[in-house]
Order: sequence, then structure tokens, then C-alpha cells
Amino acid sequence: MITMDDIIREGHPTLRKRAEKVTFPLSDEKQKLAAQLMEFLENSQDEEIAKKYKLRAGVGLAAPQVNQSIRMTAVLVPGPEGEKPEFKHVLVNPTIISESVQKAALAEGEGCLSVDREVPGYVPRANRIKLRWYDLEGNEHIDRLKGYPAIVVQHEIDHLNGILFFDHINKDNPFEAPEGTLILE
Ligand code: UDB
Ligand code: ZN
Repeated sequence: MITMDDIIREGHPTLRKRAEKVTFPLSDEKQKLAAQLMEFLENSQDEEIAKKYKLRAGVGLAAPQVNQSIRMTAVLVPGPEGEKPEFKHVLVNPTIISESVQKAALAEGEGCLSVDREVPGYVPRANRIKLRWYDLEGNEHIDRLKGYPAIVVQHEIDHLNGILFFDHINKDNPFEAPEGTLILE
């Protein structure tokens, strides 16, 4: 299983590379990685398992974060308590086809499993995205996402492009966002 020790941290050069496209059919190795990325998120959101293995509760984990520079990421956005997840997929070669002009940022700012410090500030992103991605069998999917799930997916796609959340924070005034940015509580 993946634990925090397998996750590379800020300063590791892989986090700043553009990851390689994945080709189909997936090798056994890449299928295994996909399953492990999602398993980490499930484990990290299970209170008992997370405590036992000291996992931070994660909603997304991209392959480059475990030092595999390929365009694959797991996303697990929980639904309302006791209900099914709002968005749970391993995305292969995800692309944002279009995005809203309307920006949104999390009121609390963002963190990252690969960043062991707090970096305060708004991270302005598109509030709505139209996303193309492939599943593990190579089937194409198109999804429209909005709000929190859209932000998580944009954070993970950034990892595939060597970008970290604090790259988007206004250096002079961290809690200043472009005019009209929605602040999501
Ligand atoms: C996270 N977790 O996983 F609303 F069950 C963050 C960390 C960095 C704090 C672990 C998170 O937001 N947890 C969370 C939120 C909920 C419900 C819940 C768990 N990431 C993912 C990451 O680093 N991927 O590379 C950071 C998020 C900041 C904004 C989007 C992703
Ligand atoms: Zn991250």
C-alpha cells in the first residue's frame, strides 16, 4: 500500500516535470498503480486506517506525487455523510476542454500531500470545467464539474503539468483574488 513515505515532497524535481501521456492498453504495472492511488485515498479517508498509518485525509493523488511521471490521477471527493462519493475515478490523460470565466477559490486556501507547510492564500481556479478523461479500459468520458470537485481536479491536473498550488497565490497579497472570484466556504 502507498503511505506518506511514498509521496515525494516539494523540492523533488519530478514534481516540476510535465508528465507523459499514457497509452492503451495499460500495462499491468500502470493498472496496479491506478488501484494503489485510489486505495491510498480510501485508506486516508478511513479514520482507523488513517490513524494507524499516519495518513493525511486526501481527496486526490496524482501519479507524479509517487514519483511516476505519467498522466494519471485518482480523485475521491466524498459525498454527504454515509452517501456515495460525489466524484470517484482514476483519470487517465485528463484534459480541460473548456472552463468558465467565473473563478472560484477555497476560503481556507489549499494544501497538498506533497507540501509539508502551510501556504496561506487564495488559489483562484475556474468555477466550472468541462473535462475529458479516459478510464483504465481506455473509454473516453466527458464530465462537467463545478465548485469543489472542479477545484480538486484542477489541482491534480496541475501536478501532471509540474505546477503546485502556491504558484497561483498572489505574492504581494495572498488573499487578493481577481475581481468577482467566488470564495467557497
Ligand atoms: C488533499 N485534503 O488531499 F472536504 F474527506 C488535502 C490535504 C492536502 C489537506 C490532505 C483535503 O482537502 N481533504 C479533505 C477535504 C474534504 C473532505 C475530505 C478530505 N489535497 C490533495 C492533494 O494534495 N493532491 O495532490 C489538497 C486539496 C486542496 C484543494 C484540492 C486538493
Ligand atoms: Zn497536491
